[in-house]
Amino acid sequence: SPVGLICRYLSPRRFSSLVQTLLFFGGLLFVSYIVFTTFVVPSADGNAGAVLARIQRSGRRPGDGYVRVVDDKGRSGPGEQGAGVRLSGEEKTRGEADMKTWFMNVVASDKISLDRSIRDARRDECKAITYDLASLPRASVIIIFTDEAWTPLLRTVHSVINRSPPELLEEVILLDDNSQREELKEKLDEYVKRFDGLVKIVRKDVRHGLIRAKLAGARVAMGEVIVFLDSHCEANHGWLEPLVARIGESPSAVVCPIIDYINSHDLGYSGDPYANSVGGFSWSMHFTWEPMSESEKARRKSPTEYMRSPTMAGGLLAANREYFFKVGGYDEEMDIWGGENLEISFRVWMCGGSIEFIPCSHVGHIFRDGHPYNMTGRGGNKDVHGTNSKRLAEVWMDDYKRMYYLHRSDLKTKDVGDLTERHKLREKLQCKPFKWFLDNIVPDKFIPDENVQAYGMLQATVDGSKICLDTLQQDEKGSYGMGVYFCQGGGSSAQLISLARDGRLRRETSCAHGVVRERDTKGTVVMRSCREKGDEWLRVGEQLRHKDSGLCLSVRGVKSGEKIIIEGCDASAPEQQWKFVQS
Ligand code: LR7
Ligand code: MN
Repeated sequence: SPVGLICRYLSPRRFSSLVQTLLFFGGLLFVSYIVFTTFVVPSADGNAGAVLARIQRSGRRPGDGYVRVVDDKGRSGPGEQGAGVRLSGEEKTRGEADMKTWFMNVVASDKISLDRSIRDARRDECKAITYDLASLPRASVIIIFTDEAWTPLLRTVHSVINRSPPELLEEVILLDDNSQREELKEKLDEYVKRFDGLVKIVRKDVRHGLIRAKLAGARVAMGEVIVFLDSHCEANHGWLEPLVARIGESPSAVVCPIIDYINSHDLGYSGDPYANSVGGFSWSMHFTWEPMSESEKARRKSPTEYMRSPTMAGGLLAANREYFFKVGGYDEEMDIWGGENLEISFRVWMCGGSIEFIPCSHVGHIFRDGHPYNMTGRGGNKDVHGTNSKRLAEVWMDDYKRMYYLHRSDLKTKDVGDLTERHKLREKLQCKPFKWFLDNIVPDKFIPDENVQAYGMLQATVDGSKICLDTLQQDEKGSYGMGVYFCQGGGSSAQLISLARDGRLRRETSCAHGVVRERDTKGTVVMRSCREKGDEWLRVGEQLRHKDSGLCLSVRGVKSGEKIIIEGCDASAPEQQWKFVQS
C-alpha cells in the first residue's frame, strides 16, 4: 500500500532529517515574513501594533465593540447642532485667557460633547448619492498633533468614527509629535481603548514637525487610502465616502474635503453647502483662496463633481497610499510647519496627478490666529516657512523661483540643506516644468515681469532725491491708498509694480484705480483687487496718465510716507516723470 511504501522509505533517520529540513525552511519563511511586513511594507517606523494587526487580520474587526453615535436628531446642550458656546462670569474670563495661550477657547470646547451634533453641510444633490461601500477602498485616518488640547483632539477622533461607515474605516492613527503634556500620555492610551483597537497611537520621542509627522503616520498606515487631518477638526456627515470614491476612480487624484469653519472663540460650526472656492498661491509662497476658474466651471457637469484646484490648504487631504509615496510623499527635510502644502500641490500636478476639492465631503477645522506650540526648527531656525518654501522653490519652480526671491531676497544665499534627493525624484518621475503648471493649471496667475509693458520700482526724482511708489506696508488683501517712500533698492517688494499689457498698473493681486471727485483736478490712487475690472493707465513719454480722468501720476507736494496723487498733466514737471527701475 502507498502508506506502507512511505513508511518503508521514511526510516527514522530519514524522517528526522526531513522534519529538520521542513522546520528550517518553515522558520526561514516565517522570519522573512516578519522582516518583510516590518521593514519592506511601509511600516518602517516599527509600529508593532500595526504589524500584529496585519497578522491577526481575521474574524472580528477592530472597532466592532464600540457603539458609534450616529443619530444627531434631538440632541441638545452646549454646542449641539454646531452652535457656538456662550460663556459668562468666571468661565468667560478663563475662556478669553485661553485665546492668548491656546489661540482657541478651550473652556468653550470642554463644555461641548465629544459626540456633538452638527448640521449636515452638504447640498441636497450630495445627500442623494448612494455608494456601494464594498467596492470602495478603505481608509486610514491619520491625525497628527503636538500638545493639542484634550477635547478638540478627541472630538476629532469621535467625529471621524461616528461619521465614517465602519466598512470604510481601516483605522485611526493618532500620531503624537512629541507632546509634553501629561494628559496626552497614559490617560490618552486608556481613553482610546474604548474604540476597541480602531484607534492606534504612535508616539515620537523627538519632535518631527508636522511634515515628518505626516510621513511617519503614512508609513504605518494600512489602508489603501490615507486621510490626513489636523487635530482640531470635526468630520461632517458622509464626509468619507466621496473622498475614497474619487480616489478609487482616480488613484492619482489627491483630494481635499471642503473645509468648514469652526470659530476658535465659541466653537460654532459653519459650513457652506455651496462652497466653490479652490486653492491658489501667492509669490511669497502662501496659500490663498480663489474663485473656481471659468474653464473648470465649464468642464464640470454636475455640482457634486470634484473641482480641480491648483493648490491645497495642506491639513485635510486624502490620497491613495501607494500613489502618495510614489509621487514623493513630502520633503523629509522640511521642518515644523509650512510650505509642504504648496510643494505637494505643484509636485502632484507637474508629475501627472491632480489636486481636487470634493464638494460632497465636508470637514470642519478650528481656525486659530496663532500656534500654541514652539515654531523653532532645527538649529534654532525661526523661519521654517521661509526655509521650507525655499526648498520648494529651488526644486519645483525653475526660473520662477525668482518670484519668491523678490519677496525674500534675504534667502537667496541661505543654506536650506541638501536638495539632491528631491531633484532626483523630479528627474525620476519625469515631471513637467513649472511653466507648464502656470500655463495649464493657473493660466490667470499674474507674473509681474512677464508679458508686461514695464516692471520694477516706479521712481521719480525731485530735487535730486529719489522717491518710489510704495504700499507703505498696508494690507494688500483689502483696498488701500497707494503711497510713496524713499527708494529702497533691490530689497523691497513693497515698491515693485507692473504696467501690464492690458494697461493696468498692478501688483500681484491689486490694481491701481484713479479716484477723482467730480470736477476736481486732483485725485488719489486706490489699490483694489484685480478681480474687479481695473482702470487703464497710459505711458505718455515718462508720464503715467490715468485714462478715465486724463490726470497724471505725480508726487507734487507729497512727502515720503504719504499718499500719491494724480493731477493735471504737465510734461515738464519733474514730479510727473517716472522710470521703472530694476534695482
Ligand atoms: O511641530 C508640529 N507638529 C505637529 O504635529 C506642528 C504642528 N503639528 C500638528 C498640529 O498639532 C496640528 O494638528 O500639525 C497640525 C497642523 O498644525 P496647525 O493646526 O497649527 O496648522 P494650521 O492649521 O495653521 O496650518 C495649515 O498649514 C500647515 C502648513 O504646514 C499645515 O498644512 C496644516 O495642516 C494646515 N491646516 C489646514 O490646512 C487646515 C485648514 C486650514 C485652511 C484653509
Ligand atoms: Mn490647524
